Amino acid sequence: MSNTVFTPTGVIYKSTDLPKATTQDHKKLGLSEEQVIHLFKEMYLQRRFEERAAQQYQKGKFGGFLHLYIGQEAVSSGVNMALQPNDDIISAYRSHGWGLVRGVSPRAAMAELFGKATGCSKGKGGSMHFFNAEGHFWGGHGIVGAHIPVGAGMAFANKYLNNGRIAAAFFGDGAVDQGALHEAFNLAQLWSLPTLFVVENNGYSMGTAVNRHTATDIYKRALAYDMDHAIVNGMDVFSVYEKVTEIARKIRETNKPCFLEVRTYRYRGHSMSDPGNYRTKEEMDEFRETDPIERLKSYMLKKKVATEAQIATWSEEIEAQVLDAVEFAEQSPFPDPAALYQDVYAENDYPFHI
Ligand SMILES: Cc1ncc(C[n+]2csc(CCOP(=O)(O)OP(=O)(O)O)c2C)c(N)n1
Ligand SMILES: [Mg+2]
Repeated sequence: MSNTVFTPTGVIYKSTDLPKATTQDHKKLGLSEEQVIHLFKEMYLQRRFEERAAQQYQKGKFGGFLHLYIGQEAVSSGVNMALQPNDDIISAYRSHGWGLVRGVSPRAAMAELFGKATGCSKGKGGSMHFFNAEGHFWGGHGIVGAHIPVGAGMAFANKYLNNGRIAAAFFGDGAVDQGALHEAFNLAQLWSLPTLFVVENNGYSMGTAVNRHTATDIYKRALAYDMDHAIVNGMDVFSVYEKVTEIARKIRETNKPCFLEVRTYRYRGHSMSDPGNYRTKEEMDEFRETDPIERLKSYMLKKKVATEAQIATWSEEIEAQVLDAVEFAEQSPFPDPAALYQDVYAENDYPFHI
């Protein structure tokens, strides 16, 4: 039997599949120069953090899974700037970028990868389970689709408490056929839960191209539930910011959920053990031209928001911060064995508490 269908013979996911970028003017979006610079620094931190993390992984400094977000940084940064700091965010396992934009320090993030007690989840979560309750970031979840109803549940709580917050659940294109997503969509629409559901469509679910498992555009899944929906270019931080600002306002006004498809691209493998045989070099090269960080950098230079020299200085500062995080992670202690039994149950007087 021929296996042609599973062999990439050309570009499967094309940069022309990305929706057109929208307003390319930070002033029209109401963003200050400081905010643009903040976006750049934040995206660059995510990138350098993960490049160093990959290097440490390859050196054998830590094990387990490591899923890199490289290429998708405009999503976390654009969304985070558009939402209120106390809006709730929950994500799948590609969670480093989300943790970093929601207040996990590079030190606590790197230490978590190293499994150290100083990590953001006390070294017991690792790469897939970044978490920061103070920053309203509720993880970091490994089971595809399983956290989507938890996001809807947080929206339920916010509505019940009438606190004006919305909950945003992020997941991959591989999650859109999971029953949990459809249960959550149905109840969120039925009960008018202020939820922002976001699929970060990076073209692949492990090695399976979206075009091989989904007959229609993903955002159209919302039609089955009469849910508001939209699509946006996830390689352009301004487009993400603009769209999410507009949607968040509407969700807050109406309490109705919305399903947003963000088209993006991951430059690295699914995880560190992925040889990436399912896509061509030609395709990768095509998407390199859409790099969200390079794009923002060019914009900043063109609009004179920053000079080459300033960008170089910030980049060096961020590099130093990441190297400091590696050093911190290496020097930190592993959790005490007794910590295994801590943080298992929320209630101190739970019957099984040890
Ligand atoms: C219920 C379940 N089935 C299978 C897996 C194995 N698995 C881990 S990641 C993944 C692919 C998910 O891809 P996608 O949702 O597109 O997210 P991405 O990795 O692209 O961010 C699969 C099938 C899992 N973790 N959970
Ligand atoms: Mg995917």
